[in-house]
Amino acid sequence: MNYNMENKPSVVMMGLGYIGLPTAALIASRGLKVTGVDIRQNVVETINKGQIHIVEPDLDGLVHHVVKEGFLNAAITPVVADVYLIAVPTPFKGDHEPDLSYVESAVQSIIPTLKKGALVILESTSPVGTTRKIEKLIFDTRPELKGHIYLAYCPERVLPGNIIHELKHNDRAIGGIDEVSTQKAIAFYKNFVVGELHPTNAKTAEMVKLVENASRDNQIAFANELSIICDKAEINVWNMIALANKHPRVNILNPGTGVGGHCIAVDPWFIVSEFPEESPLIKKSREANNYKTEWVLEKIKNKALIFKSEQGRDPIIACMGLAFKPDIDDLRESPALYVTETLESQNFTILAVEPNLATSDDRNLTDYNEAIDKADIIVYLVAHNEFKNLETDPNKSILDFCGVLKK
Ligand code: SAJ
Repeated sequence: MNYNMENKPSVVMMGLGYIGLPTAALIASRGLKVTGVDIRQNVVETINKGQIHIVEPDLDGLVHHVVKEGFLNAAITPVVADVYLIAVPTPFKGDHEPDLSYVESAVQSIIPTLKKGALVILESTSPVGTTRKIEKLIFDTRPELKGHIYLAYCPERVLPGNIIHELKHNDRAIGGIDEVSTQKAIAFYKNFVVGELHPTNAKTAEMVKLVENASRDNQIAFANELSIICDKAEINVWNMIALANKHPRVNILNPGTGVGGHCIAVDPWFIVSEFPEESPLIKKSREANNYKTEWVLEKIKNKALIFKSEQGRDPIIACMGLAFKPDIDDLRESPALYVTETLESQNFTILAVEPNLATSDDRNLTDYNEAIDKADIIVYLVAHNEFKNLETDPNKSILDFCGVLKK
C-alpha cells in the first residue's frame, strides 16, 4: 500500500511528554487522526479527558479542542497507522552512556502494526547511527518490509515555554535512510510546519541535533566562566556582559546557576561518549557548567557560615526558584533543585520557593513573599518573572546567581 498525502495520513505518536504531546496536538489540529501512545496509564486517562499533565503555554486549550473534536486520542498501545513518530526520552546511564531502551521498546511495540508504505520517524534526540539501528530492529523481525517502508530522523528544536509556536515555525532538518524516505518525511511535516524543511541524511540530522545543544552548552559555559572570574575581580558580570554585547559581533549568553533540562545538560554527552578523543571542548563545557552549580553551592554555604559566626545562629535561607530555567515548572536536571536539595540534605534551614508549582506540591514549598520575609539570606537561583520587582529588606544578604535583579 502506498502512503498518500492527499488522503490525510493517520498518525501514531509514541510518547506523550513535553515534545510528543504538543506535536500530536498540533498535527491533530490540522485534521489528521492521531493516536498518542504512552506507557503511563494516568497520562493516557488525563489526555482522553481533554486535559494535560505538563505546564506549557497554550497547550491545554489545544489538547482540549483536538480531543473533543475526535482528532486526538490516547492509548497504552499503538494501532496501525500511515505515519509513526517516536518522541520518547533518551536519557543517559552509567558514565554518560546514552540509554536507548525507551526508543527500542517504542520501536518493538510498533513493529507488529507496521504495514507496507508506513513512514517511521524518530524525533528523540539520539546518538549518531540510531536511525540505522531502528532500521535493523524492524527488518530483523519483519524482513518482508525491506524496501517497503520509509524511515527518517527529524529532531525537534523547540524551546520549552514556546513549544507550540516553535513547532510550527522553526525550520527542521530531515534525514531519511534513503532519498525517498527523506522526501516522504518532508511531505508529512508540510502538514503542520511552516518553517523550512531541509533535506539531509539520517546521520547528519542526528549530529545536527546534538551539535545545536552542544553549541549552546559551550556558549553558556563561557558566560558561567566569566561570572566566576568577575566575582573574583569584583566586577558586576551582568553589566560587563551587557557592555561587551554592544560590540556588533559579540553575543555572550547569561551566566546562571548551571545548565539544566533534559536537553542541553544531556545531549553533548552523546557526542563525547561516541567520540571521546575528538571532543575535549564539548566535554570541558559540560564540566564547566556542572562546576558552576557546585560553585554556587559553596558561595551559599560560605554566606551561611559568615552569618552564623556573626549572629550566633543558623540562617534561614530562601532558595528562590527550583525549575531548570525561568517561568516553567520543569524540574528535570535542574541545578536550582540540586542546590536546594543539597543544602537541605546538609541540614541548612531552607525555604524552597517555586511559584510555578502549587504550594500543595509534596516538596514543602513556601510562597515567595513569605520566604523573603522570613529568610536571612535570599538566594536567587532562577530568574522567574515573579522575582523581578520584589521589595526586600536592605539588611538581608542577597545572592543573585541568575541576574534577576539586574536593571
Ligand atoms: N541557560 C543559561 N544561560 C543562558 C541560557 C540558558 O544558564 O543564557 C540555562 C537555562 O537556565 C537552563 C539551560 O541553560 O538551565 C537550558 O535552557 P535553554 O533555554 O537554553 O534550553 P532548553 O533546554 O529549554 O531547550 C534547548 C534548546 N536548544 C537550544 O537553544 C540550542 C531548544 O531549542 C531545544 O529544542 C531543546 O534544548 C531540546 O529539546 O533539545
